[in-house]
Amino acid sequence: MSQSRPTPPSRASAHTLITVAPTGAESTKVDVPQLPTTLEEQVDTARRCEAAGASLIHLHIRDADHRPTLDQSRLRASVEALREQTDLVVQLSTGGSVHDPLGQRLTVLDAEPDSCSLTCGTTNFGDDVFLNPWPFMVQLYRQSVEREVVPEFELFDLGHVAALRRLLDQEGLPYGGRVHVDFVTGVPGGMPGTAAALLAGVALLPAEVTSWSATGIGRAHLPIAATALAAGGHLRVGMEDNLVYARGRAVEHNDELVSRAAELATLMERPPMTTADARALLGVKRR
Ligand code: KMH
Ligand code: ZN
Repeated sequence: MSQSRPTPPSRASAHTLITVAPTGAESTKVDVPQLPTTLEEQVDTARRCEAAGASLIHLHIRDADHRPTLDQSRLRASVEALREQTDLVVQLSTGGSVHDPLGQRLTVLDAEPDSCSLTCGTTNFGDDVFLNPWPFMVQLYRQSVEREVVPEFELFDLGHVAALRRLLDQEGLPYGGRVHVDFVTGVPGGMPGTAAALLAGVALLPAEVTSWSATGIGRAHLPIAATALAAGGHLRVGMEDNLVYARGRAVEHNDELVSRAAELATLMERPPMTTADARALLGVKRR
C-alpha cells in the first residue's frame, strides 16, 4: 500500500547567491597577514568580492589590534561604509567569537544591518564551545523581527535543524517572510563536511525554508560547494571558513574564492545572482 508523502517544497533558483565571509573571528593577523581586518581592508575586499560575483557579506570586525570585537561604533561604521561603497547585502555576525558574552552579542543589531546570523544551538567548536542557548536564540530572533533585520539561520548540526523547526513553530516567520539558512559544515564538533551530512540536513529542512546555502570549513570547502550547487543550494565562501585555495597554496585574497565559486556556479548553469535578486530572495528591507 502506498503512503502519500508531503510534496517537498521547491527552492529551485536559476541563479546562485554567493556569500563572502571574509574575516571571521578565529584567524589572527599575525598568522594570516592577508586577512582583511581593518575597515579599509574590509571595504576594499567587499568591493572586489562584489565585482567577482558575491551579493552578501557576512561580517566579523576587528579592533585596532586586529582582535575580534563587537564594538558598537565600529560595527556602525562598517555597516555605513559597506552601504556607501557597495550594494552588497550586509549581514553582521551575532556569533562573534567564542569568548564574546551573550549580552554583548545581543547588541549587534543596534548597528542596523540588513541581516544578522542566528545560530540554532550550542555546538562544540574545536576545543571551545560556541554558546547559543534556547532563550538567547529566542531573544535574538524577537529582536530581529522588531528591528526588521533578516536573520540567516546558521546550522552547524542536524539538531540545529530541529531547533529551527521549534523556533518557527513558536515565534512565526522572520521579518520579510522568507527563511534563509546556511549549513556550516566541517567544524570540529559539528556536522561533518560531507555530501551525505549536508543532504541529510537539507532533507530535514522545514517547509517554510525558502532558500539554503552551505559552506565547508577547510578541506570541505570545495566538496560542499559542489554538493550545494548540485542540490539547488547557494554558496558561502571566504577566509572565515578556508585559508587554503588548493593543496600547498594559501588564499591570497577573498575574491579568489568568490571568483572560483562564481565559475563553478556558472558551469552548473546557475550563475551568480545580482544584489537586487539577493535582496528579493532574502526579503531584505531597503534602508
Ligand atoms: N566565530 C564563531 C564562534 C556567526 O558568525 O554567527 C561563530 C560564527 C557564527 O562565526
Ligand atoms: Zn561568522
